[in-house]
Amino acid sequence: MTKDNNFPPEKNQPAGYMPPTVWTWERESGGVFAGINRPTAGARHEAELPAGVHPHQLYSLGTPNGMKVSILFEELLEAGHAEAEYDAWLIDIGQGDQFGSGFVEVNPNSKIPALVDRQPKLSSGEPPGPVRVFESGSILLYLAEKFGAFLPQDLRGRTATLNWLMWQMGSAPFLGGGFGHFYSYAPIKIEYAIDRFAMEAKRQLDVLDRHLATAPFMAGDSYTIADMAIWPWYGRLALHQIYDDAGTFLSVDDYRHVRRWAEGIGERPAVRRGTLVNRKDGLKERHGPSDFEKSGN
Ligand SMILES: N[C@@H](CCC(=O)N[C@@H](CS)C(=O)NCC(=O)O)C(=O)O
Repeated sequence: MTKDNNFPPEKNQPAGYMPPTVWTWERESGGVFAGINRPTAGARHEAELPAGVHPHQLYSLGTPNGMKVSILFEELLEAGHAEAEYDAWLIDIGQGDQFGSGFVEVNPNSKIPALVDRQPKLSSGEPPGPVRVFESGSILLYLAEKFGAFLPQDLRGRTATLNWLMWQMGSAPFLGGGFGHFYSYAPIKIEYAIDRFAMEAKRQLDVLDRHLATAPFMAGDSYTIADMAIWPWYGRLALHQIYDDAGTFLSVDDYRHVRRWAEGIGERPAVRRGTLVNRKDGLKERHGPSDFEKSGN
C-alpha cells in the first residue's frame, strides 16, 4: 500500500492532508507531552543526577513503566533481600528531566525507568564500577538475576517468565502509545485510531484472560517478574485505574480472570508500596522504608 491510494484526501484528518515526500518537524503536534517530544535524541541540557547512600539508584516516575521496578524492589525487600535497598529519584518527564546529560548517560533513550547499580555482582576479571541499566524489562531481569528471586530456575518456568516479560514489552506500547495516546492524550478524537487501538487492547486483554483462566500467575504457579511487568498496565486497566474511564470503554469487567489476578496482586503490600514511589501525589522520592509512613499513604 502507498500513500497514493484511492482514498479521497478530503476524508483525511485534517481534510485534504496528504503526507509530503519527506517529513519534517515544523511544530508541536498538540496534546499531552507535545511540549517534550522532538524528532532527535541526546541530552538537551547539562544536569547531574543525584545519588543517595544505597547500592541501587533508581531514576523514575510512578507511571506503569516506572512502577514495575519499584514494585520489584519492594517485593525483594519484603522477601528479606536487605541488600536490595534503593534510592528512588523523581524524573519529571513533563519538565524534560529525561533530557539532562546525567540521565542520558544512564539511558540514551531518555525514558524512565533507569537504574545505576553501584554494587553489581561482576564476574571475575570484569573491571570494577557501576552498571547502568535501562528498559524496564531489562531492569527487572537484571535484579531478578542479581537476587535469584521472582525468576524460576527450572527451564520451563524461566522460559515462561521471559516469554511473558517480552510479551509485555512488545504489547504495552500498543496499549499506552496507541490506545492510551489516542483515547486520552491526543488533542482530537480520531475514530479510526481509537478503533484500531481499542481493538488491539481488547485482543491483548483476551490473550491474558484465556491464559489466566489456566494458571494463577503469568508463568504458572509462582508470582514472577512477568506479573510485575504486566500488572501496572493491564492489571490496573482491569481495575479501572488508568486512562480515566477507559476501563468502561473497553468493558474490562468482562475479563474476569484478569480481574481476579489483578485484584490479588493489587492487594500485596509490596505492590501497594511500589505504586506510590516517585509520584507527585505519593512519595516523590524514596530512600528507606520509613518514607512510606512519613508520606501518610
Ligand atoms: N520501553 C521502555 C518505555 C519507557 C517509557 O516509555 N517511559 C516513558 C514514561 S512511561 C517516558 O519516560 N517518556 C518520556 C519521553 O518520552 O520523553 C521501558 O519499558 O522502559
